[in-house]
Amino acid sequence: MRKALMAGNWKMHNTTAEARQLAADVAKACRDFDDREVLLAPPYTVMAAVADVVKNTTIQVASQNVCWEDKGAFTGEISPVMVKDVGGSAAIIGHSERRQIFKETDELINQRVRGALKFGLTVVFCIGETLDEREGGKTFTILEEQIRKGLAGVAPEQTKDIVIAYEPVWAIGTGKTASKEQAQEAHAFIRGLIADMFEKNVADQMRILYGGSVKSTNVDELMAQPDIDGALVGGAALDAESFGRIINFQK
Ligand code: G2H
Repeated sequence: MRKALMAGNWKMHNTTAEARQLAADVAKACRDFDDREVLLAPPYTVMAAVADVVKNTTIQVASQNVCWEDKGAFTGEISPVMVKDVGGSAAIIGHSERRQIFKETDELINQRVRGALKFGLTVVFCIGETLDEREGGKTFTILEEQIRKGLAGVAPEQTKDIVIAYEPVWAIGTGKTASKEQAQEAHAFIRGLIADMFEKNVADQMRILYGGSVKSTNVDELMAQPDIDGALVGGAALDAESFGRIINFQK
């Protein structure tokens, strides 16, 4: 039985005051869940503030990226130790905006994944195909390449700390959501590949989130799919009312 994970990726939004207010409002929307978890990924500058606001709740805090070293000459980066120091327990890695805008490669992403795991963070590892790749019939080839390269060198016992987020690039922030059938098909493929790379029980336990224009109006049908174990939400996570409805999806 996989516990659902509902994650809000705030991207580059929210000042300290805004972040504190939004985190407090999200906390109010969380009931005493035993079948789902909630995670917030604020910008680095407000991680400590958000962790402080949610410290007496079950809400977890993640960074939106992370370096593989604990410290050193890596201007512009933050380390897994720093994430933990401010109350974070997870890191998003390989988000399509990092891949597309900041040209992060599968190899760099793999370095980040292995470093984050080594220092004890949960990794939300993002993958997804572009519109050209989907229309060119390459979706599964791309997903396989991203997963095999991104998780290269990860030991089977480390997989319990990995969550995969399938985010088709063409559905991110565009208002277009993959249909529940398209999402389920990709998730089933990913789970099959994880079974092939590791073991069936690793695949059975691994949570695979869907991301890309998740809203309160489509979350229920997405969450009803057998291989969709949660959501990574961008735009709709910036509003406490809409994220509250997403967290409280109906089974
Ligand atoms: C995908 C998602 C969150 P949005 O990037 O990671 O954003 O829900 O705005 O498409």
